[in-house]
Amino acid sequence: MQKVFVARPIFPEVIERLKQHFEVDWNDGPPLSPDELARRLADKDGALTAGDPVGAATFAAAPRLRVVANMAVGYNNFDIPAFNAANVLATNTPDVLNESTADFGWALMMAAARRMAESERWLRAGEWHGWRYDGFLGADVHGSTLGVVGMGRIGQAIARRARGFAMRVVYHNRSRVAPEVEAELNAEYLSKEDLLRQADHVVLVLPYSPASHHTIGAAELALMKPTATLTNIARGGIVDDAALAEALREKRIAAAGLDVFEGEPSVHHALLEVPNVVLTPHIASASTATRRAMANLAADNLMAALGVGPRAGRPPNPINPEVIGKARA
Ligand code: 8YV
Repeated sequence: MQKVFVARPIFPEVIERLKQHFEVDWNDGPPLSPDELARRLADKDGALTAGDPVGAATFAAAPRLRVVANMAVGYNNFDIPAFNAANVLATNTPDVLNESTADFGWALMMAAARRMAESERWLRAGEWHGWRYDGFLGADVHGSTLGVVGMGRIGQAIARRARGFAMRVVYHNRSRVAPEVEAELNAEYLSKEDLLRQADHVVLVLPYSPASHHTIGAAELALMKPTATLTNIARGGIVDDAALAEALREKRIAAAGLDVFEGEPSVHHALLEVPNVVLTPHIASASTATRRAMANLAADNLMAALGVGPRAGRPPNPINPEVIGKARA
């Protein structure tokens, strides 16, 4: 029987599904170090990960490993050239999380704009002694300009929601989206700089790569309006968190909403010290239904890549399909 390893705690029914086809070993505790993960993969044919770094050192320690299924749409934790060199298939879980993640992007943006976390902390601290006309004044979302950086599937789901708030939508992307998509979303393409100058609420939804490292740093923050908000539901490293904390402290922008951080689960100490930022622990896709769908889709990919189940041999979401059918190198 083939052996698989599940690197993170996961829905028990997904473990049960895998057990119908494989000998299953899993980690029910905190995330494993790369060395520990490699050790657990030494005799495995496949793995299900969620953000765990995987690359050449993993493959050197795991000669039978043929597939790693990431329970995430983003796969910057995977060294894809190393996967290709070893003929190991990488898969991800796109689409099933689009709407939940877009909902959460809006929740963070609105919480930042209307100062929800900051005012709640103040209320809980017993500071509320009566209504004031100027208590926690924030920025309107309706009727304002939404700037979406990264107009992929999640970016489009965010833009689609803007219609109900009568917003102008501007976007920036590596390449313009099709004219019919622009028309459907009523979205106008701008350079990154123009978007930052014009948007009242900037939402980041682009994939992380060395090219997108610090897409937003001190120079970009300086272009934004002092009343604007910045929301990052993409990846840590896309924003220079130290520069953002300073901009927030000096009120060079009004507020931020962050679900992802450079070096998470650590959070830059300066971000923890400024009041005008809403901080959440990488939960944008975390509705029960969506996380269940992601886990099952990762399991579908793992099973199909290892030749079992209804899609045997045809994994639904291959990242490097060119290795399918090649012997492990
Ligand atoms: C994941 C995410 O839950 O899908 C992604 O890219 O960021 C989240 O939905 C997280 O990455 C854990 O794998």
